[in-house]
Parts: sequence; C-alpha cells; structure tokens
Amino acid sequence: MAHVPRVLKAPDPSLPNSAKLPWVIHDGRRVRTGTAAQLRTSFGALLRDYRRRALTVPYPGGALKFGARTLVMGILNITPDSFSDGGLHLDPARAIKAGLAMEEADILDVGGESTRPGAESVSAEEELRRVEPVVRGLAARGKLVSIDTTKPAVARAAFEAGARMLNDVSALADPDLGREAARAKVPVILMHMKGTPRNMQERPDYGDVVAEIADFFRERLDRALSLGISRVRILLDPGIGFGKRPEHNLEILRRLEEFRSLGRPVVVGTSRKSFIGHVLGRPVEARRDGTSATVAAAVLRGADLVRVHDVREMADAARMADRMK
Ligand code: HH2
Repeated sequence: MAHVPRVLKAPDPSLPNSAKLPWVIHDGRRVRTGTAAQLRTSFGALLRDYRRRALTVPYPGGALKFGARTLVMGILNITPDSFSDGGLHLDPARAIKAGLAMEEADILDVGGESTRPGAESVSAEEELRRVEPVVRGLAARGKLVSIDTTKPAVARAAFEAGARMLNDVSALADPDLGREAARAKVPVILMHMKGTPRNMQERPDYGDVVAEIADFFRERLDRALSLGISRVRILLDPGIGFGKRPEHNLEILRRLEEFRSLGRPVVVGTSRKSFIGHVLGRPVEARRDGTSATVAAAVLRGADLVRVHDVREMADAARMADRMK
C-alpha cells in the first residue's frame, strides 16, 4: 500500500514567527515534527501544497481562514420564487431567526433575487426592500453576512447595513459592482455562468467544460484586479447548474481540483440542485442526502467553501470529508 504523507498540524501563516514554528506531519508510517526548513528536503511538495491551500481572505474586521477545514455558507433567500426555499423567509423577523438558527454556518448568504433558470429579474428597490432589514439584523448580531446580488445599488446599501462579503453570480458583469466591492474592501465570489438566468439552460454546450470555466476565471480575475479588488479577496465558484447540463455539473465535481491551480479558494454550491434530481429522480425537497454526497466529494477534491441550505447536516458531511482528506 502506498504511504501518503499528510499534514496533521501547521503553524498559523499569519503569525510573524510562523517560519520558526513546528509542523506535524505523518509521513505514511510515523509522525514527524519540525520546522518547514527541517522538513523541506523530504516533504517540500507537501508543504507547498498545504501552503497553497492555507489561504487567508481578509474582510472588514476579520479574516476567513481556509485550509484547516472547509467553511460553510448558509443560504438565506428572501424571495417568493427561489427554487427550494422561495417564500419561506419573506418576513424579516422570520428570516433573521432562520439565519441565527444556522449555527454552524461561517457565513450567511442573503439574497433577494432568484437566479433559478427562467427567473424574472426584480428591481433594485424591491431587492433592497427584501434584503436590507435581514442583512442589518444579522450583522447587528455579529454574523458575517454575504450579499448575493448582481446590482451595485443593492451591494452598496447592503455593505452600509453591515454585509461584509459579496457573492456575485454574474462575476462582475457590471463593473460598477466591482467598484463598490473594491471600495468596501470585501471578499468577492466570482461565479461562472453561461448566459443569464433567463436563457442559461437553453442550449448549454462546451468543448471542455472545466477548461472553459478556468479561462473565464482568469479573465474575470483580471477584470476584478483592474477595478481595484485585491487578489487576496477573490474566491472562485464554477457555478453548478448555471448554464450546465447534468453531465457538465458531474464533470466539474469530478475535476474540481483543477481549479486550485488558480491559487484562490474554490466555492461550490450544489445544494438541492436539479442535477441531483436528475441522477436520483427526486424532487427538490428530497435531495438532502444526494446533496450530502456532493458536499463530501467536493471537499475531498479541494472545495474550500460550500454553499448549502441544510447547514447542520452539510457541516457534518464537510467535517467528515475533511478528516478523510
Ligand atoms: N447558486 C444559487 C444562487 N447563488 N451563488 C454561488 N456563489 N454559487 C452557487 O452555486 C449559487 C449562488 C442558486 O441556488 P439558490 O440560492 O438556492 O436558489 P435561487 O437562485 O432560486 O434563489
């Protein structure tokens, strides 16, 4: 049997003396301890790989730390028409309660416009009316809130209400959104989508789906940098279900590790999506176990952050998968 070395414990890279602190490594047979310099000759590739995973993404007032475990983003849709939780959280007090109940979530992603295939767009005023009190209420209770929007005016008001992260499914289609994020110094998720929610599922075709998404990431990373967003604040998401057939989504999950070469944390949102229904033949309310399998697979293949509805269950799935890496 092959002996695979792995890192058991690494020094916090943000500490000024981290180079002098010990790493704990299992070399496949026994535990070894030493500084990076001492272990470099035998385990250089392992340390490099681990460091690449150990990314720190600053947000106003704190930092997300990736590497030690997969982080979890809880979904809170304040919409009448989201595909799985539409209409559940339209009352702000109930939405805030639902957000607070997602105790295991590292981030709460608040959205006021559905992006399900064929969804109608809403005005910035309506979107803001839905999300603003919820963002404000959760932020006031110390939660790290991400605003899921493609509109600059919504993002700006959400940052003023206390949101400290931007989840943009259009990956800065509107440059003004990037400018708002740059000004607020918030982390930004750039998600891949082919087309728009209205037309994305009409005829999604790719040559090599993973290669095309990686090219898109490179282009949008450049755009983000040119708008003043710092590279350390960017996260990448291949956009499961956004202009993809079931086979494309499965291929993305099979080859997720390829996105790690871009050097940024990888976000994955599979929760209750239709490719799971396609494989299992289950309606949206019966896709939790299927989602759990996709979360575990994504974590094992290098996902840094998973975006989910069933926070407690998926946090468990991620934790187990983390331990089997
Ligand atoms: N998926 C949805 C919405 N936003 N953001 C990121 N970064 N990644 C995703 O995969 C993603 C996303 C769609 O899911 P949901 O929010 O549950 O539904 P709806 O768009 O209908 O509100």
